[in-house]
Amino acid sequence: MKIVSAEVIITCPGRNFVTLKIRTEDGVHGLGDATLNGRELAVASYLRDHVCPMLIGRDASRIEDTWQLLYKGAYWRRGPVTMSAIGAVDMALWDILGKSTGMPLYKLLGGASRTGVMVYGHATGRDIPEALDEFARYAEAGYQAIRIQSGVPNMRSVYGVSKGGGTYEPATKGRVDEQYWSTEKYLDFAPKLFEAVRERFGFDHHLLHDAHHRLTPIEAARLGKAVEPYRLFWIEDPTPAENQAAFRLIRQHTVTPIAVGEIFNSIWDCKQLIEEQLIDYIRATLTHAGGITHLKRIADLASLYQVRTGCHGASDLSPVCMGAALHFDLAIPNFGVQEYMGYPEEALEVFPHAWTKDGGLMHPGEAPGHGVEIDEKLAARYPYDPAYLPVARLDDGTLWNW
Ligand code: KDG
Ligand code: MG
Repeated sequence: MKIVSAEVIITCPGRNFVTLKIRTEDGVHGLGDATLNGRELAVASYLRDHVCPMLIGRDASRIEDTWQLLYKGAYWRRGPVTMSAIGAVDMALWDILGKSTGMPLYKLLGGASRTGVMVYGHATGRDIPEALDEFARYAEAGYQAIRIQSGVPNMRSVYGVSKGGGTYEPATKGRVDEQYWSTEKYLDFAPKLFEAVRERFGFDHHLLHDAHHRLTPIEAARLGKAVEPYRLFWIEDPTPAENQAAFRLIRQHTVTPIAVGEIFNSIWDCKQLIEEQLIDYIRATLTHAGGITHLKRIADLASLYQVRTGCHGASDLSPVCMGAALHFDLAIPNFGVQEYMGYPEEALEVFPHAWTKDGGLMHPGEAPGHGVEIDEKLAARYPYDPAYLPVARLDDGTLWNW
């Protein structure tokens, strides 16, 4: 199972994706997702210039040893670029192991712990009526878990809602979009949104919401307390999580469950939050948090503290990551929910996949490995197109957390 080549494929079928393809001497190949939204080429270079040459000649089945080599061997540990690169290698090696043994990845991880993977979709609207209609669309499509985001009156833009309505894409082509934020307006408005959902749809659905790092700990505590009557499944990223101890304050004030971690890349980012039971769901994901090998360690630590997973699944994680995540979700004991934002049609064509979806329940399929491939000819028709994530400013121009 010697590795004979490792190449990076960059394509933009609707949005940019970076894919690592590793081949062995037996003609088996594996794919890993290395997409870091807005910083794609940094990971591509890290892989091409530094990691790929190290892989040639190595035994593809030595997955743990390769992980340790790339982590400890770089000397410079952690960070999103390093960990996305390691994540891509790890995913590709697990894919190779699955293909060479004829087993779907979830079986290699211990087999199915459930019959399907509950995913949540994004209901967004420019105002409450539009957001509720979107919610209705997801409910009718069979989703049990639905995230809701809405425009806030008198606020020019808000996270998660596209300006012209329709599908939301976080990155903007060619420039950094400046958005505006007012915590006061948002905090007064948010409880009304959830009240409207419960009034119209009752309590049958899991209701999720993303505060996208915008609040201070005490503001997050106020929000959590104010929305308790609407029994949210979670509030996501209420405050930036570099300071993990900050979540103690939120916890002291509210029983609204909290999800954190989509920008985490290591178990060390999660450790205090998990060990002190300051969160309920950990959102670290395969691509950005070091692949299957490392996310499994994070999930195992979380399981000791009854923290469940809720992997990030925005459209800026490629279908390769989504396919692998579905195997992971199906297998681990402490799965909570999986985000599925969906993909542009072109992206689904470039990445043929074995997964299936029935309403809000997904299954990774039985293809060996993670079951996602890349059509390289088609991928070549969509060249890289630089795009940037936005920033948020307060009304006086102060740069805020986006
Ligand atoms: O690249 C940033 C997006 O992945 C992020 O804004 C999406 O917060 C997000 C989510 O919950 O999906
Ligand atoms: Mg989020």
